[in-house]
Amino acid sequence: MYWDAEMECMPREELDQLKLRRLKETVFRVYAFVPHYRDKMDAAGIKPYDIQTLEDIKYLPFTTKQDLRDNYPFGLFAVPMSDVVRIHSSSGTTGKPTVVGYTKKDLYTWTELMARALTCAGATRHSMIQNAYGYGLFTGGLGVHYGAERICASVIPSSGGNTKRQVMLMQDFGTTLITCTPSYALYMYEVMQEMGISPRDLKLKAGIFGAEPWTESMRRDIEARLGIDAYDIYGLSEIIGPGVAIECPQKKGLHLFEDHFMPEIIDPGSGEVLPPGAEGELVITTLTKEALPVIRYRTRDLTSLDYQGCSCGRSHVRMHKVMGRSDDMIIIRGVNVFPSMVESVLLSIPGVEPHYLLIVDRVGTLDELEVWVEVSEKVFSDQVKKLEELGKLIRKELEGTLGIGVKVRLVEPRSIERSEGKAKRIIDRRKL
Ligand code: DLL
Repeated sequence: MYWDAEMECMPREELDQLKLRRLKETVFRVYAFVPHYRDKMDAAGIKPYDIQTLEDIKYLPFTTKQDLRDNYPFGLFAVPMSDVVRIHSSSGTTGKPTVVGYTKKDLYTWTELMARALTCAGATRHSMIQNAYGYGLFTGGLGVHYGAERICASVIPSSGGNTKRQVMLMQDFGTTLITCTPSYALYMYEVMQEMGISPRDLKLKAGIFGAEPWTESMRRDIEARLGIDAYDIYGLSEIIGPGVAIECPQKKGLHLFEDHFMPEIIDPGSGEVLPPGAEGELVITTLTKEALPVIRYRTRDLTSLDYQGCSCGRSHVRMHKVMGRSDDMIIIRGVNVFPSMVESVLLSIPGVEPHYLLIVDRVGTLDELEVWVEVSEKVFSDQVKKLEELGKLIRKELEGTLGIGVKVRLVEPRSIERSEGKAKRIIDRRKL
Protein backbone atom coordinates (compact mmCIF):
# COMPACT_ATOMS: atom_id res chain seq x y z
CA MET A 1 0.00 0.00 0.00
CA TYR A 2 1.19 3.48 -0.82
CA TRP A 3 0.45 6.82 0.81
CA ASP A 4 1.29 8.88 -2.26
CA ALA A 5 1.48 6.47 -5.20
CA GLU A 6 2.04 9.22 -7.76
CA MET A 7 5.24 10.38 -6.07
CA GLU A 8 6.42 7.07 -4.67
CA CYS A 9 6.12 5.17 -7.96
CA MET A 10 7.05 8.00 -10.34
CA PRO A 11 9.00 6.72 -13.35
CA ARG A 12 12.73 7.44 -13.04
CA GLU A 13 12.89 9.93 -15.92
CA GLU A 14 10.08 12.06 -14.51
CA LEU A 15 11.52 11.80 -11.02
CA ASP A 16 14.90 13.03 -12.26
CA GLN A 17 13.27 15.98 -14.02
CA LEU A 18 11.43 16.89 -10.83
CA LYS A 19 14.64 16.57 -8.83
CA LEU A 20 16.54 18.81 -11.24
CA ARG A 21 13.86 21.50 -11.14
CA ARG A 22 13.82 21.44 -7.36
CA LEU A 23 17.61 21.34 -7.11
CA LYS A 24 17.93 24.46 -9.27
CA GLU A 25 15.32 26.28 -7.17
CA THR A 26 17.07 25.31 -3.95
CA VAL A 27 20.46 26.47 -5.19
CA PHE A 28 19.03 29.82 -6.31
CA ARG A 29 17.30 30.21 -2.96
CA VAL A 30 20.32 29.51 -0.77
CA TYR A 31 22.49 31.75 -2.95
CA ALA A 32 20.02 34.58 -2.55
CA PHE A 33 19.14 34.18 1.13
CA VAL A 34 21.98 32.47 3.02
CA PRO A 35 25.27 34.41 3.10
CA HIS A 36 27.18 31.28 4.14
CA TYR A 37 26.24 29.48 0.93
CA ARG A 38 26.77 32.53 -1.25
CA ASP A 39 30.28 33.04 0.18
CA LYS A 40 31.16 29.38 -0.25
CA MET A 41 29.86 29.25 -3.81
CA ASP A 42 31.63 32.49 -4.71
CA ALA A 43 34.86 31.12 -3.26
CA ALA A 44 34.43 27.99 -5.38
CA GLY A 45 33.71 30.13 -8.45
CA ILE A 46 30.25 28.65 -8.99
CA LYS A 47 26.99 30.46 -9.66
CA PRO A 48 23.45 29.04 -9.35
CA TYR A 49 22.95 28.93 -13.14
CA ASP A 50 26.02 26.67 -13.46
CA ILE A 51 23.80 23.85 -12.18
CA GLN A 52 22.20 22.56 -15.37
CA THR A 53 22.09 18.79 -14.78
CA LEU A 54 21.77 16.57 -11.71
CA GLU A 55 25.46 15.62 -12.09
CA ASP A 56 26.44 19.29 -11.80
CA ILE A 57 25.68 19.01 -8.09
CA LYS A 58 29.26 17.82 -7.70
CA TYR A 59 30.48 21.39 -8.25
CA LEU A 60 28.69 22.64 -5.14
CA PRO A 61 30.62 22.81 -1.86
CA PHE A 62 29.79 20.33 0.93
CA THR A 63 28.07 21.31 4.15
CA THR A 64 29.18 19.75 7.44
CA LYS A 65 27.96 19.66 11.02
CA GLN A 66 30.72 22.17 11.75
CA ASP A 67 29.10 24.65 9.32
CA LEU A 68 25.88 24.38 11.33
CA ARG A 69 27.80 24.87 14.58
CA ASP A 70 29.72 27.85 13.18
CA ASN A 71 26.41 29.47 12.29
CA TYR A 72 24.78 28.62 15.63
CA PRO A 73 21.92 28.95 16.24
CA PHE A 74 20.00 30.31 13.23
CA GLY A 75 22.68 31.53 10.77
CA LEU A 76 21.83 29.06 7.99
CA PHE A 77 18.10 29.75 7.99
CA ALA A 78 16.84 30.92 4.61
CA VAL A 79 13.64 32.57 5.88
CA PRO A 80 12.93 35.30 8.45
CA MET A 81 12.28 34.03 11.99
CA SER A 82 8.67 35.10 11.67
CA ASP A 83 8.22 32.24 9.19
CA VAL A 84 9.83 29.66 11.45
CA VAL A 85 7.21 27.75 13.40
CA ARG A 86 9.25 24.96 15.01
CA ILE A 87 12.79 24.45 16.22
CA HIS A 88 14.53 21.16 16.99
CA SER A 89 18.09 20.41 17.87
CA SER A 90 20.44 17.51 17.95
CA SER A 91 22.82 17.23 20.86
CA GLY A 92 25.85 15.41 19.50
CA THR A 93 28.70 14.51 21.77
CA THR A 94 30.77 17.67 21.89
CA GLY A 95 30.25 21.40 21.70
CA LYS A 96 27.13 23.29 20.83
CA PRO A 97 24.09 21.43 19.55
CA THR A 98 23.02 21.83 15.94
CA VAL A 99 19.80 23.75 15.57
CA VAL A 100 17.23 23.18 12.84
CA GLY A 101 14.07 25.09 11.93
CA TYR A 102 10.85 24.45 10.04
CA THR A 103 8.31 26.66 8.29
CA LYS A 104 4.65 25.70 8.22
CA LYS A 105 5.22 24.13 4.81
CA ASP A 106 8.28 22.22 6.06
CA LEU A 107 6.15 20.72 8.83
CA TYR A 108 3.53 19.77 6.24
CA THR A 109 6.21 18.09 4.10
CA TRP A 110 7.64 16.26 7.11
CA THR A 111 4.21 15.03 8.16
CA GLU A 112 3.49 13.79 4.63
CA LEU A 113 6.86 12.01 4.51
CA MET A 114 6.26 10.34 7.85
CA ALA A 115 2.77 9.31 6.70
CA ARG A 116 4.44 7.79 3.64
CA ALA A 117 7.06 6.06 5.76
CA LEU A 118 4.60 4.58 8.24
CA THR A 119 2.34 3.36 5.43
CA CYS A 120 5.34 1.85 3.65
CA ALA A 121 6.02 -0.21 6.78
CA GLY A 122 2.42 -1.40 6.90
CA ALA A 123 0.76 1.05 9.31
CA THR A 124 -2.89 1.98 8.65
CA ARG A 125 -5.71 3.87 10.36
CA HIS A 126 -6.36 0.66 12.30
CA SER A 127 -2.89 0.66 13.84
CA MET A 128 -2.38 1.44 17.52
CA ILE A 129 1.00 3.15 17.42
CA GLN A 130 2.98 3.51 20.61
CA ASN A 131 5.58 6.15 19.91
CA ALA A 132 8.46 5.68 22.33
CA TYR A 133 10.92 7.98 20.56
CA GLY A 134 11.72 10.91 22.84
CA TYR A 135 9.42 13.93 22.51
CA GLY A 136 11.13 17.29 22.74
CA LEU A 137 14.08 18.79 20.94
CA PHE A 138 14.87 15.35 19.45
CA THR A 139 13.06 14.98 16.12
CA GLY A 140 12.02 11.33 16.65
CA GLY A 141 9.01 11.89 18.91
CA LEU A 142 7.17 14.71 17.17
CA GLY A 143 8.24 13.56 13.69
CA VAL A 144 6.63 10.15 14.06
CA HIS A 145 3.70 11.60 15.98
CA TYR A 146 2.38 13.89 13.27
CA GLY A 147 2.83 11.26 10.56
CA ALA A 148 0.89 8.73 12.63
CA GLU A 149 -1.95 11.19 13.16
CA ARG A 150 -1.92 12.03 9.47
CA ILE A 151 -2.70 8.45 8.51
CA CYS A 152 -5.43 8.45 11.20
CA ALA A 153 -3.77 5.73 13.26
CA SER A 154 -4.34 5.87 17.03
CA VAL A 155 -1.21 7.33 18.60
CA ILE A 156 0.01 6.71 22.14
CA PRO A 157 2.61 9.45 22.69
CA SER A 158 4.48 7.53 25.39
CA SER A 159 7.89 9.12 24.63
CA GLY A 160 11.05 7.42 25.91
CA GLY A 161 11.56 6.03 29.42
CA ASN A 162 9.42 4.64 32.23
CA THR A 163 9.73 1.21 30.69
CA LYS A 164 7.34 -0.64 32.98
CA ARG A 165 4.65 1.82 32.05
CA GLN A 166 5.47 1.32 28.37
CA VAL A 167 4.82 -2.38 28.76
CA MET A 168 1.63 -1.76 30.70
CA LEU A 169 0.37 0.56 27.95
CA MET A 170 1.19 -2.03 25.32
CA GLN A 171 -0.79 -4.59 27.20
CA ASP A 172 -3.77 -2.47 28.21
CA PHE A 173 -4.18 -0.39 25.04
CA GLY A 174 -3.41 -3.20 22.61
CA THR A 175 -0.45 -1.56 20.87
CA THR A 176 0.07 -3.09 17.42
CA LEU A 177 3.08 -1.03 16.31
CA ILE A 178 5.95 0.24 18.43
CA THR A 179 8.32 2.99 17.34
CA CYS A 180 11.61 3.47 19.21
CA THR A 181 15.34 2.81 18.87
CA PRO A 182 16.23 -0.86 18.33
CA SER A 183 18.24 -0.90 21.56
CA TYR A 184 15.23 0.39 23.50
CA ALA A 185 13.05 -2.33 21.95
CA LEU A 186 15.41 -4.93 23.39
CA TYR A 187 15.30 -3.28 26.79
CA MET A 188 11.48 -3.30 26.69
CA TYR A 189 11.61 -7.01 25.98
CA GLU A 190 13.70 -7.58 29.10
CA VAL A 191 11.32 -5.57 31.23
CA MET A 192 8.40 -7.59 29.81
CA GLN A 193 10.17 -10.73 30.97
CA GLU A 194 10.74 -9.29 34.44
CA MET A 195 7.04 -8.46 34.58
CA GLY A 196 6.17 -12.01 33.56
CA ILE A 197 4.59 -10.88 30.28
CA SER A 198 5.17 -12.78 27.08
CA PRO A 199 5.26 -10.67 23.89
CA ARG A 200 3.12 -13.43 22.37
CA ASP A 201 0.28 -12.36 24.66
CA LEU A 202 0.40 -8.80 23.32
CA LYS A 203 -1.12 -7.52 20.08
CA LEU A 204 2.23 -6.19 18.92
CA LYS A 205 2.79 -6.96 15.22
CA ALA A 206 5.54 -4.64 14.06
CA GLY A 207 8.18 -2.16 15.10
CA ILE A 208 9.72 0.78 13.22
CA PHE A 209 13.21 1.21 14.55
CA GLY A 210 15.94 3.70 13.79
CA ALA A 211 17.99 6.66 15.05
CA GLU A 212 21.02 4.38 15.57
CA PRO A 213 22.88 1.74 13.56
CA TRP A 214 21.70 -1.86 13.96
CA THR A 215 22.68 -4.94 12.01
CA GLU A 216 20.68 -7.57 10.13
CA SER A 217 21.52 -9.99 12.97
CA MET A 218 20.06 -7.55 15.47
CA ARG A 219 16.89 -7.37 13.37
CA ARG A 220 16.53 -11.15 13.44
CA ASP A 221 17.12 -11.16 17.18
CA ILE A 222 14.50 -8.47 17.86
CA GLU A 223 11.99 -10.14 15.52
CA ALA A 224 12.46 -13.50 17.24
CA ARG A 225 12.30 -12.16 20.78
CA LEU A 226 9.30 -9.89 20.29
CA GLY A 227 7.60 -12.01 17.63
CA ILE A 228 7.19 -8.98 15.33
CA ASP A 229 8.22 -7.61 11.96
CA ALA A 230 11.01 -5.05 12.42
CA TYR A 231 11.45 -2.20 9.92
CA ASP A 232 14.38 0.18 9.62
CA ILE A 233 13.73 3.93 9.41
CA TYR A 234 16.45 6.47 8.73
CA GLY A 235 16.70 10.20 9.11
CA LEU A 236 18.65 13.03 10.64
CA SER A 237 17.75 16.37 12.15
CA GLU A 238 19.87 18.41 9.76
CA ILE A 239 17.86 17.09 6.81
CA ILE A 240 14.38 16.92 8.39
CA GLY A 241 14.33 14.23 11.11
CA PRO A 242 12.93 10.70 10.72
CA GLY A 243 11.26 10.05 7.36
CA VAL A 244 14.20 10.47 4.99
CA ALA A 245 14.19 6.76 4.14
CA ILE A 246 12.39 3.60 5.23
CA GLU A 247 12.17 -0.08 4.37
CA CYS A 248 9.23 -1.53 2.48
CA PRO A 249 8.05 -5.07 3.27
CA GLN A 250 10.81 -6.46 0.97
CA LYS A 251 13.34 -5.27 3.57
CA LYS A 252 16.00 -4.98 0.90
CA GLY A 253 17.21 -1.48 1.52
CA LEU A 254 15.51 1.73 2.61
CA HIS A 255 13.63 3.77 -0.01
CA LEU A 256 15.02 7.28 0.19
CA PHE A 257 12.36 9.84 -0.73
CA GLU A 258 14.01 11.37 -3.75
CA ASP A 259 11.33 13.91 -4.57
CA HIS A 260 12.50 15.75 -1.43
CA PHE A 261 16.09 14.62 -0.90
CA MET A 262 18.90 14.08 -3.37
CA PRO A 263 21.45 11.50 -2.22
CA GLU A 264 25.03 10.97 -3.33
CA ILE A 265 27.72 8.59 -2.13
CA ILE A 266 31.21 9.99 -1.79
CA ASP A 267 34.60 8.71 -0.84
CA PRO A 268 34.88 10.06 2.73
CA GLY A 269 38.59 10.71 2.25
CA SER A 270 38.76 12.45 -1.13
CA GLY A 271 35.17 13.73 -1.33
CA GLU A 272 34.90 12.30 -4.83
CA VAL A 273 31.44 11.14 -5.96
CA LEU A 274 31.27 7.34 -6.26
CA PRO A 275 29.24 5.37 -8.82
CA PRO A 276 25.91 3.68 -7.91
CA GLY A 277 26.43 0.58 -5.77
CA ALA A 278 29.72 1.74 -4.26
CA GLU A 279 30.02 1.98 -0.51
CA GLY A 280 30.86 5.32 1.00
CA GLU A 281 29.55 8.33 2.90
CA LEU A 282 25.98 9.42 2.27
CA VAL A 283 25.62 13.07 1.24
CA ILE A 284 22.14 14.61 1.06
CA THR A 285 20.81 17.80 -0.52
CA THR A 286 17.32 18.89 0.47
CA LEU A 287 15.10 19.75 -2.52
CA THR A 288 12.05 21.35 -0.92
CA LYS A 289 13.06 22.59 2.53
CA GLU A 290 12.25 26.27 3.17
CA ALA A 291 13.61 27.22 6.60
CA LEU A 292 16.83 25.22 6.45
CA PRO A 293 17.71 24.09 2.95
CA VAL A 294 20.94 22.09 3.10
CA ILE A 295 23.34 21.63 0.22
CA ARG A 296 25.40 18.43 0.04
CA TYR A 297 25.26 17.63 3.74
CA ARG A 298 27.92 15.14 4.78
CA THR A 299 25.98 12.75 6.99
CA ARG A 300 29.03 10.68 8.05
CA ASP A 301 26.79 7.63 7.61
CA LEU A 302 28.26 4.81 5.56
CA THR A 303 26.04 3.04 3.05
CA SER A 304 25.50 2.43 -0.68
CA LEU A 305 22.70 3.24 -3.15
CA ASP A 306 20.75 0.84 -5.36
CA TYR A 307 18.78 2.41 -8.23
CA GLN A 308 17.28 -0.88 -9.47
CA GLY A 309 13.52 -1.15 -9.27
CA CYS A 310 11.96 -2.77 -6.22
CA SER A 311 9.18 -5.35 -6.39
CA CYS A 312 7.06 -3.18 -4.07
CA GLY A 313 6.59 -0.82 -7.04
CA ARG A 314 8.32 2.19 -5.50
CA SER A 315 10.81 3.80 -7.85
CA HIS A 316 12.83 5.69 -5.26
CA VAL A 317 16.44 4.63 -4.74
CA ARG A 318 17.19 2.21 -1.93
CA MET A 319 19.98 2.90 0.52
CA HIS A 320 21.62 -0.08 2.15
CA LYS A 321 21.14 -0.42 5.90
CA VAL A 322 23.62 2.02 7.46
CA MET A 323 26.75 0.12 8.53
CA GLY A 324 27.88 2.77 10.92
CA ARG A 325 29.05 6.34 11.16
CA SER A 326 32.53 7.23 10.06
CA ASP A 327 32.81 8.94 13.50
CA ASP A 328 32.10 5.58 15.16
CA MET A 329 34.86 3.86 13.31
CA ILE A 330 37.72 3.08 15.65
CA ILE A 331 41.16 2.48 14.32
CA ILE A 332 43.05 -0.15 16.26
CA ARG A 333 46.61 -0.61 15.17
CA GLY A 334 45.71 0.57 11.69
CA VAL A 335 42.65 -1.66 11.34
CA ASN A 336 39.19 -0.10 10.99
CA VAL A 337 36.61 -1.50 13.39
CA PHE A 338 32.90 -0.69 13.44
CA PRO A 339 30.60 -1.69 16.32
CA SER A 340 28.33 -3.30 13.68
CA MET A 341 31.05 -5.82 12.82
CA VAL A 342 31.30 -6.85 16.45
CA GLU A 343 27.49 -6.97 16.75
CA SER A 344 27.15 -9.36 13.80
CA VAL A 345 29.75 -11.73 15.21
CA LEU A 346 28.33 -11.73 18.73
CA LEU A 347 24.76 -12.36 17.66
CA SER A 348 25.82 -15.41 15.67
CA ILE A 349 27.00 -17.14 18.85
CA PRO A 350 24.40 -18.93 21.03
CA GLY A 351 24.33 -17.91 24.68
CA VAL A 352 25.39 -14.34 23.93
CA GLU A 353 22.97 -11.48 24.64
CA PRO A 354 22.61 -8.51 22.23
CA HIS A 355 24.23 -6.16 24.75
CA TYR A 356 27.88 -5.27 24.32
CA LEU A 357 30.45 -2.52 24.70
CA LEU A 358 33.71 -1.79 22.93
CA ILE A 359 36.36 -0.45 25.27
CA VAL A 360 39.36 1.07 23.55
CA ASP A 361 42.46 1.88 25.52
CA ARG A 362 46.10 2.64 24.97
CA VAL A 363 48.53 0.43 26.82
CA GLY A 364 52.01 1.92 26.45
CA THR A 365 52.06 2.86 22.79
CA LEU A 366 49.66 0.12 21.68
CA ASP A 367 45.93 0.45 21.24
CA GLU A 368 43.85 -2.33 22.69
CA LEU A 369 40.29 -3.37 22.11
CA GLU A 370 38.35 -5.11 24.82
CA VAL A 371 34.83 -6.29 24.04
CA TRP A 372 32.46 -6.65 26.95
CA VAL A 373 29.84 -9.23 26.21
CA GLU A 374 26.79 -10.08 28.25
CA VAL A 375 25.95 -13.75 28.46
CA SER A 376 22.54 -15.27 29.07
CA GLU A 377 21.40 -16.17 32.60
CA LYS A 378 21.67 -19.85 31.76
CA VAL A 379 25.21 -19.66 30.46
CA PHE A 380 26.28 -17.48 33.35
CA SER A 381 25.23 -20.11 35.87
CA ASP A 382 27.13 -22.84 33.97
CA GLN A 383 30.47 -24.17 35.10
CA VAL A 384 33.46 -21.86 34.93
CA LYS A 385 35.03 -24.13 32.32
CA LYS A 386 32.11 -23.66 29.95
CA LEU A 387 32.27 -19.90 30.38
CA GLU A 388 35.95 -19.96 29.60
CA GLU A 389 35.28 -21.95 26.46
CA LEU A 390 32.61 -19.49 25.38
CA GLY A 391 35.00 -16.58 25.97
CA LYS A 392 37.63 -18.28 23.83
CA LEU A 393 35.13 -18.98 21.06
CA ILE A 394 33.98 -15.34 20.99
CA ARG A 395 37.58 -14.18 20.89
CA LYS A 396 38.42 -16.50 18.04
CA GLU A 397 35.38 -15.42 16.00
CA LEU A 398 36.01 -11.72 16.63
CA GLU A 399 39.69 -11.97 15.78
CA GLY A 400 38.84 -13.88 12.60
CA THR A 401 36.42 -11.18 11.45
CA LEU A 402 38.27 -8.08 12.61
CA GLY A 403 41.78 -9.27 11.84
CA ILE A 404 43.27 -7.95 15.10
CA GLY A 405 43.85 -9.30 18.59
CA VAL A 406 40.90 -8.67 20.90
CA LYS A 407 40.30 -9.17 24.61
CA VAL A 408 36.91 -10.49 25.59
CA ARG A 409 35.30 -9.95 28.96
CA LEU A 410 32.14 -11.90 29.71
CA VAL A 411 29.96 -9.88 32.02
CA GLU A 412 26.92 -10.72 34.11
CA PRO A 413 23.47 -10.56 32.60
CA ARG A 414 22.04 -7.00 32.75
CA SER A 415 25.31 -5.38 33.79
CA ILE A 416 25.76 -3.25 30.65
CA GLU A 417 23.79 -0.03 30.85
CA ARG A 418 20.47 -0.16 28.94
CA SER A 419 19.39 2.69 26.71
CA GLU A 420 16.02 4.38 26.33
CA GLY A 421 17.27 6.22 23.25
CA LYS A 422 20.48 5.90 21.27
CA ALA A 423 22.74 3.19 22.70
CA LYS A 424 26.36 3.95 23.52
CA ARG A 425 28.53 1.17 22.13
CA ILE A 426 32.03 2.59 22.43
CA ILE A 427 34.06 3.84 25.36
CA ASP A 428 37.27 5.29 24.04
CA ARG A 429 39.58 5.70 27.03
CA ARG A 430 42.29 7.10 24.76
CA LYS A 431 40.26 10.28 24.48
CA LEU A 432 39.32 10.57 28.16
O1 DLL B 1 18.02 10.14 14.89
C1 DLL B 1 16.25 11.05 13.50
C2 DLL B 1 15.49 9.79 13.63
C3 DLL B 1 14.55 9.65 14.62
C4 DLL B 1 15.68 8.75 12.74
C5 DLL B 1 13.81 8.49 14.75
C6 DLL B 1 14.93 7.58 12.83
C7 DLL B 1 14.02 7.46 13.83
P1 DLL B 1 19.58 12.69 14.82
O2 DLL B 1 19.42 12.65 16.29
O3 DLL B 1 19.96 13.97 14.19
O4 DLL B 1 18.24 12.28 14.12
O5 DLL B 1 20.63 11.58 14.44
C8 DLL B 1 20.92 11.29 13.11
O6 DLL B 1 21.39 8.98 13.63
O7 DLL B 1 23.12 10.59 10.98
C9 DLL B 1 22.68 8.33 11.80
O8 DLL B 1 24.03 8.31 12.20
C10 DLL B 1 21.81 7.83 12.92
N1 DLL B 1 20.65 7.11 12.40
C11 DLL B 1 19.39 7.56 12.25
N2 DLL B 1 18.60 6.57 11.74
C12 DLL B 1 19.42 5.49 11.55
C13 DLL B 1 19.21 4.17 11.06
C14 DLL B 1 17.59 11.08 14.26
N3 DLL B 1 18.03 3.73 10.69
C15 DLL B 1 21.92 10.17 13.01
N4 DLL B 1 20.30 3.36 10.99
C16 DLL B 1 22.18 9.75 11.59
C17 DLL B 1 21.52 3.79 11.36
C18 DLL B 1 20.73 5.86 11.95
N5 DLL B 1 21.75 5.00 11.86
